[in-house]
Amino acid sequence: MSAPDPGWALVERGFDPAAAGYHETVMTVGNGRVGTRGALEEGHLGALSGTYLAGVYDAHDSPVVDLVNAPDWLDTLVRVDGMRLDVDSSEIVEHERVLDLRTGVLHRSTVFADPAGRRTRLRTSRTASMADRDLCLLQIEVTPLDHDAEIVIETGVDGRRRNLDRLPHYPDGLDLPPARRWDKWARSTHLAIVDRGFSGDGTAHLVTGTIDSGVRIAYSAAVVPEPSADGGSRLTDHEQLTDHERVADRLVFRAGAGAPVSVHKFVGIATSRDPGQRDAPLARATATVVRHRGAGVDAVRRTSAAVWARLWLDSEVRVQGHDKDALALRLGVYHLLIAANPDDPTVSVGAKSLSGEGYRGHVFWDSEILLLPFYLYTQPRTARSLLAYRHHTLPGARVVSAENGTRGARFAWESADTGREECPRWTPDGTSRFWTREEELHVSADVAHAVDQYVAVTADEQFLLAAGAEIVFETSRFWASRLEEGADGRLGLTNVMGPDEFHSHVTDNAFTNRMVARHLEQGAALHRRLGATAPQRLAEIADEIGLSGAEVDGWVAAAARVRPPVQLSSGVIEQFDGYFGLRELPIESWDDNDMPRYPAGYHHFNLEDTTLLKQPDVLMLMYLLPREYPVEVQRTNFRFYEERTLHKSSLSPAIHAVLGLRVGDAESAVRYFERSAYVDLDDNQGNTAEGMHIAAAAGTWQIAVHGFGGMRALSDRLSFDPRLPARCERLQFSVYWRGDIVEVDLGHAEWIFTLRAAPSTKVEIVVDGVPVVLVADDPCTVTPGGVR
Ligand code: IFM
Repeated sequence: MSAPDPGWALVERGFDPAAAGYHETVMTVGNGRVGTRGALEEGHLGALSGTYLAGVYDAHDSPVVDLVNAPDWLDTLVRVDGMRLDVDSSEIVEHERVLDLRTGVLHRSTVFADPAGRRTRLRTSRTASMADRDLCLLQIEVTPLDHDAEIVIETGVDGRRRNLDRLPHYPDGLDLPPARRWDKWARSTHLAIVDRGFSGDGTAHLVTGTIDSGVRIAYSAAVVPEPSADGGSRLTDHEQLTDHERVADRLVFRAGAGAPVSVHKFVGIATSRDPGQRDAPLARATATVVRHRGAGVDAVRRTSAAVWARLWLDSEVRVQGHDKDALALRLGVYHLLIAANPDDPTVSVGAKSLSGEGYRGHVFWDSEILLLPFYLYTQPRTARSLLAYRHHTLPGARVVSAENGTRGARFAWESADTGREECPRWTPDGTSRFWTREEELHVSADVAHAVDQYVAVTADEQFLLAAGAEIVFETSRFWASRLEEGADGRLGLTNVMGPDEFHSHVTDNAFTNRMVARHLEQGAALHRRLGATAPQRLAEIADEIGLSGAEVDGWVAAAARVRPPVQLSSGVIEQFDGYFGLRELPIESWDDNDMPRYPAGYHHFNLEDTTLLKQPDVLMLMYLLPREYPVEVQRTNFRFYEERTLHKSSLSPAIHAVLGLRVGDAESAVRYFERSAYVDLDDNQGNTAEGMHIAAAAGTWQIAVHGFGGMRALSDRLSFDPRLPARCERLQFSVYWRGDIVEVDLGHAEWIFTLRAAPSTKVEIVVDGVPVVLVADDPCTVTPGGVR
């Protein structure tokens, strides 16, 4: 294995079963279409291996719909003179894995010793191609280091997959050994075998179908043996095995001491839900394999690496002077890049991306509020596709609204393939009720806010006409029918939950009320604008959804009547009606990762009558709508709510970091940066094994760009107010702005901005409050004292 470039390598040294789940998550390989956890190819006791295909959900045999754990394309068994090599039954002499973040390839090297002390090395490398999202590649190399041996490599596609389902009730304090960690979970079955076998050219195939949702999933695999060129090893047998739920190639080699035997495995994956495809999944999967097998392994690796290089060019945040921060940012961006697919407008990114089964692959407001800004500024096509998913699921959102007695479209709190509500009502152990499904309505306003942001930054009017306007109108219509008139003649919302999920059944949540009023204003303004710029398209949309000018006038009137929050003379805004009367409970203890602990006797579900928050709520409002709140008001609210926030959501620290920087609290911003950036690198919440905290990865990017870079989109320009932390020497990133790129290079003494655009293009930005005109390819150096 070539020496890892430390800045780009995530390394596992030695095999620790207790850390295996963590490594499986952080070492996920993927391409936005497929995500495969970094489980060992041969498996081990306590592994949670998984391959997830974006958009493939199923509800069979489980209480709510799951992102399906799809057939396993790694599935490998190695025998040396009849003895199986794996970490449970062999001695591990050395073990190292390196995930190359630059190219998305996971490399492994393990040396095993058998009971007679003979040593054999197993090397693998795997990737999901970024150049062809239907292709995965596994290379296996086995070398008997100090002995001659018969080597058997059996590798195939395994359809015996189950999703984790219900967590049994473990007695308090029970500490299960890692090998037992998942085995007490109930499992749910989502796949039925449709077809399996081998075709004339030796290609294996396994076709499964999801039981309820009826998605066909076809895998095709070509296993190509590569005996050593010098004759040190030779292939003696090649069999093809068909079990009920599995197909595999079994290759037998005779190898001399030090002679490697290798196998290359090309895997094509296609499903019946892939948009825009007419051919049957199996025909497509097989064509993928045939095409790439012909081109060869090097071509697969090269073309994928070339796409990765382009992605990093647009997305990298470079930090000089702090290696751990640099790696944390790269790891986060890597996972964001493998989480989303710009070419599929029918999928979004679940709360754990495609890296684990936490939250069952469901899509939350995280996608629009935390993730979207990253894609918007670095991969605008992907941002469009995330929003297109909301358009694709509008029919489901209409059903959610109708089921709750309202009009228009209400986005589900937890959304999957159809847009219907998929949020469970109870905790997995059945002891506590979630109210998020019924009450966390703000997601609809969050989506509309994201549409607004997308159009402002990209100027993509075509998206607005094709999808955005319909989203905004249908959700405005929902709010107009959901608002309730009070005795004071104002409109408000009862029985809602803001972002702070410790408080349910609240009235007039400040965040929700303001986001709703703004959403209604946005709907009306958009209607006016399209009336002037695209009257024909507006007429078509209005016709399709039965929207009249009078209804839109009603939105303007309703927005003006939404009840404003109570605000103290100090400037503190009340989170919801009655919040100021709740019991104060101080936060007095922090864990080893600097995260607040629940006060003794308290947990997620019994804090309703206290002022403690799970995550920012009023502060989230100020984060999203900074121009509506003077900095002094933001500072006062920051101080008030920060000391009451337990950060029991990984979304929370990033928002506090950026707001902290905005209000002049740079010291706590660095602490919040660490909590957000290291959440998966250090597993600081202890649950990385269940999947990446992908919203925190995106939040960390926001800290770098919106916080340390101080970047904000004004109505017509980008503005920068850099606040580089002392521990970094330089911070570099680039952002798309209306089709052009602005490169930002921040040091402590100078800030350099470079416009990448057609020759002689000029773009005005604002730096430290001063307008600066950038000319294409002409770096502009700014100091806090002015422009040089
Ligand atoms: O969307 C979040 C929510 O705000 C807090 N709990 C976890 C969800 C998924 O990340």
